[in-house]
Amino acid sequence: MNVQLHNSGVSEGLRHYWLPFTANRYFKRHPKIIASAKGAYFTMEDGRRLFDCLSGLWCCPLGHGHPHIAEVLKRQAETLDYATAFQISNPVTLSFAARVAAMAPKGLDQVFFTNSGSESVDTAIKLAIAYHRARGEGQRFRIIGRERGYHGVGMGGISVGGMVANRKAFAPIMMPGVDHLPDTYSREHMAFSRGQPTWGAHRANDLERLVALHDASTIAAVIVEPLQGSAGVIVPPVGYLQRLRDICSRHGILLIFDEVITGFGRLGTNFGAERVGVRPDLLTFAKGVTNGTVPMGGVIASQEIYETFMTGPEESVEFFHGYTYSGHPLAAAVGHATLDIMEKEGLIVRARALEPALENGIHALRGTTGILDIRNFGLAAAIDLEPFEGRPGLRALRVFERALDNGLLVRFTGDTIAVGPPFISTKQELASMCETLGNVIRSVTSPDA
Ligand code: PXG
Ligand code: PLP
Repeated sequence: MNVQLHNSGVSEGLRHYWLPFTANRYFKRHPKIIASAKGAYFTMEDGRRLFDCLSGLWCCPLGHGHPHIAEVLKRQAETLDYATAFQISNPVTLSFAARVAAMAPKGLDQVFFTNSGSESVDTAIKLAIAYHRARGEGQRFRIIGRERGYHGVGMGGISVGGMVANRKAFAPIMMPGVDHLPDTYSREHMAFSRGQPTWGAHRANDLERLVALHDASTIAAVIVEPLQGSAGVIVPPVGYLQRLRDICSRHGILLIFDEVITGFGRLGTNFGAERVGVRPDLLTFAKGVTNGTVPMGGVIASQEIYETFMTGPEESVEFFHGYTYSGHPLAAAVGHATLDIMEKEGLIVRARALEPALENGIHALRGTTGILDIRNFGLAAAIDLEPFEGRPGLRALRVFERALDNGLLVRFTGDTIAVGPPFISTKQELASMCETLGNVIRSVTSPDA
């Protein structure tokens, strides 16, 4: 059969495609179509080249079109394209679990595969609740999330998440027993912090308040992102995560780190846990694990949690959970290829080494009219813009569109611009990204500009 990429048919598609997390009517009047990608750049249908400022959606740290990934993907598809993961396994999935466990923080040894961050979060929540039940503490059913937290869009994830827009329509059907910590952001106390703010560790004390309110014996787990990515790169204050860890340990509460963005190098270490020096009991990952090429996610559990499940007759299923595509061979193969490249090219070390270039470049924009705050940690940064009066989000939308005209694909939410460039970026590319972004922000001065 003739190999065809189906690159035509856009206008027909616009009539039938319901875009996720998108203003569909606006998009269909102003379509933006990417045709191809190579390295750190996308090419639009009209030929414009865009620097991929957010590594896809935080998920392509190695850039695009790496020949090793393409080759491994093709070979795996020819060798074993799919096999169920229920009651049978295969070498590529097994060896990939071992490789992920080897990269994980010490003590986190058991890898359960899913296909996305949302599935990973729902899996981690179920593991936490089932773990306590297996220990005879079935009354521990509460999960504590955090305001402005993003944990995907599954029913568990939106319940523990703190993104109001993602939750409000579903309020009556949220998971019961969920409460939220306050987020750690305070512009007054930490505007223009470089790296981790020194103010804010005390916000972890709110967990003591929730423990007092609900009683520790009803709380199963706390789930937080080491770095709040979706909310606009909200950086954990120095000592904050350690304090959460201490309070959880004191009360027998599990600590879940949602590392969907921070896993696999974004903070310059294998996992964010390592960068902040705190070991969670469960850790979720997705995105970068396969460089975004094939969907994959997972949960890494402590050996202790795993052992707790391993009771009852040997032939009985210990955890009634799993997805048709859990541990998909194509994803596992591409995961290996991703880690091969990360190791061979030293890309996590490179991400750490690039951090000062991003920090200096982005903070050089301080003082620009319309900028209220600039934050950074690892290879991630955000800029808060002053909203146009009565039109929240419009200034960032205008910056996003003007940036496209100037060769940058950035991410915006509300009036915040976020960047998380690929680890293969050069210092020059980061400097030029920041400079162009500054020019774009200066040029967007009114709602119609
Ligand atoms: N947890 C965290 C911490 C995430 O960042 C998810 C779970 C859900 O993953 P999936 O694969 O189901 O999308 C995420 C996803 C943004 C942005 O604008 C971030 C995400 C998704 C979409 C946009 O920063 N993170
Ligand atoms: N819905 C139906 C009818 C199914 O049969 C299945 C899986 O067998 C699912 C949903 C769940 O799909 P997945 O395993 O891909 O999450």
